[in-house]
Amino acid sequence: MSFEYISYEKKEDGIGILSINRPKVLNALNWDTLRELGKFFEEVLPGENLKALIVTGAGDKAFVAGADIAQMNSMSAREFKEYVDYAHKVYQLLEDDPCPSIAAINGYALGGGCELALACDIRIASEKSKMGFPEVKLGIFPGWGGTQRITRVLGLGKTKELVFTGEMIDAEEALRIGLVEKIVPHDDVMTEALALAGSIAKRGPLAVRLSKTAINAGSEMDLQKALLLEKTLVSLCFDSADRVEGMQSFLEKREPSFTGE
Ligand code: DAK
Repeated sequence: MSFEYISYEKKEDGIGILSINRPKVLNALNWDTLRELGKFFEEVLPGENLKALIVTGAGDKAFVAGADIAQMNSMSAREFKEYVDYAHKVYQLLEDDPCPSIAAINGYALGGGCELALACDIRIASEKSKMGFPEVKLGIFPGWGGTQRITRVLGLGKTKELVFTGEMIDAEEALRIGLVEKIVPHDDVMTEALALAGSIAKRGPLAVRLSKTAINAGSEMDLQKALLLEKTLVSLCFDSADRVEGMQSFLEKREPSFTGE
């Protein structure tokens, strides 16, 4: 499948790199880019059997500077609703896919771009990154999950401060408040993301995928239901070739060779 506004590479070690590719407009998400992302998450990613997916932005300046303002400005209310509905579906596909995802934030991650990073499992940011929700400056508010996913990460007060003011924060502040997990030198973002992905890729793939489901789905349930889900999924994991190999390799003092089965 060929794409114009995104690029995708699968490396030999089972790590995929997905890049939003409109650097002239700081990788702003227009309809065509969103549609390509939707096709990727729906039709490509599930068949790739990746051990980890890195999501990043093309160029040296931005991860994604948000929704495409020029295109939004010319939309009717009906078109805007379709655009928003579709973006919700795309971000949900990414969040729900069992493959672990890492946002390699290489510059501006604003509005819909920050929301895209939040739909990933783990966020690594370049020291030059700027993040935030400038939507209120445009007379709208974050509507691709930003008022919801971010609240679960930052809590109500910090979310409201960011959303109500529309001010950007730098990477240090993003790390301090828990919006990103790690800051790295600007030129090292991809190297660090690959190292993190590589460390995940060495582990039992089934265990990693099922733990993502347990964490994500469990966080939306009350504790007793979440614990039941955890018990069920970890029992499923126990009944796998990966579990046999993992425990056997420990006892034989060698590196495991997992198959994901
Ligand atoms: N859309 C379109 N073009 C953009 C863009 C964007 N979001 N961001 C940057 N660009 C374009 C600029 O227009 C410029 O194009 P040319 O003038 O060269 O043709 C080029 O990228 C380079 O940008 P600048 O010249 O502005 O670069 P600077 O370094 O001076 O500034 C900046 C970088 C990131 C601070 C600045 O570009 C900026 O403020 N960009 C806009 C960021 C922004 O406001 N993002 C949020 C977009 S709104 C909802 C559903 C969805 C959403 C909201 C609600 N509901 C359900 C209610 C989603 C909303 C958003 O994401």
